[in-house]
Amino acid sequence: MLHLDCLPAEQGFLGDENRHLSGLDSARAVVVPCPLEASVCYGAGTARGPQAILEASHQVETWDEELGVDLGDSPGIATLEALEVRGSISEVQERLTRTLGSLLDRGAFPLILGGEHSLTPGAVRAASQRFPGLTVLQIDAHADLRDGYQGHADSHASAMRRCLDDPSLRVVGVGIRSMSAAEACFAAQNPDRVRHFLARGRRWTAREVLAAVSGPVYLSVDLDGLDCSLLPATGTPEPGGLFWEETLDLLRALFQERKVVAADLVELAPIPGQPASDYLAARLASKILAYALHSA
Ligand SMILES: [Mn+2]
Repeated sequence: MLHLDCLPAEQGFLGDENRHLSGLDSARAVVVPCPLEASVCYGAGTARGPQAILEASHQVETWDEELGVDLGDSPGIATLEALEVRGSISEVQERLTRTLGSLLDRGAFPLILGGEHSLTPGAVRAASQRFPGLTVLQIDAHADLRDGYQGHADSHASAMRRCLDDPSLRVVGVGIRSMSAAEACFAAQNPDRVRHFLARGRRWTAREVLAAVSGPVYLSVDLDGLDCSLLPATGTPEPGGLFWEETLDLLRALFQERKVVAADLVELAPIPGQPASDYLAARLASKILAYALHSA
């Protein structure tokens, strides 16, 4: 089994509050920092995203008032040392495939903290190899269906298109409100593999989204899927996005009613002196872990 190094508890997700952590092999959830920043096109800074989320998480209560559970209780949440992100995007994806695969083989729930969205295809490959018939549930402002962007086949604007290179895989996108004509055309031509629940008008419910999701699920949350008034610290802030309560309602239903095997939270680009976005991302990560560990 691949050797993986963990951060000491006080530097990891939830910090000292994660008091019962007794090592990687007993952890049921493992946070994977992945500070990849290689193809961003507008606002930069997502390489600093994982560290900002870890630091903000030290301010998050481990008690989940909604579920009545404490994330600090045994066996705790392990946090790996940041993934090495030197080299090409495809090399980073391969490293992530091996790391995620090793965590899934240990029976843990992995949550990756990005970093840019182009990390997702690498993680999804590990999940798809182990869970056939996988659906990617994508929360995002953007369709990410470009067949390459600005010379990068592995651009963050191509994240879902690269996932779909695996012919067994489906993508369900929620909160989408920005795409090119070619992406709209690709989605329209592949209705069995791509389903979008657009942000505009909100003509859908969590139940309708779940009805479109079959089989095991990989959850990919691009933080720009949330409204930019809630979370301005992202490379491409888009108005008209999801708000906090509706996001949690969807995620809670998803974890209760489907088998979610792994997740990522990507594209935080911290703004110095404005911690609200970093804290929101940390809070969302803690909610994802609470739902993952305590929805049965
Ligand atoms: Mn996006």
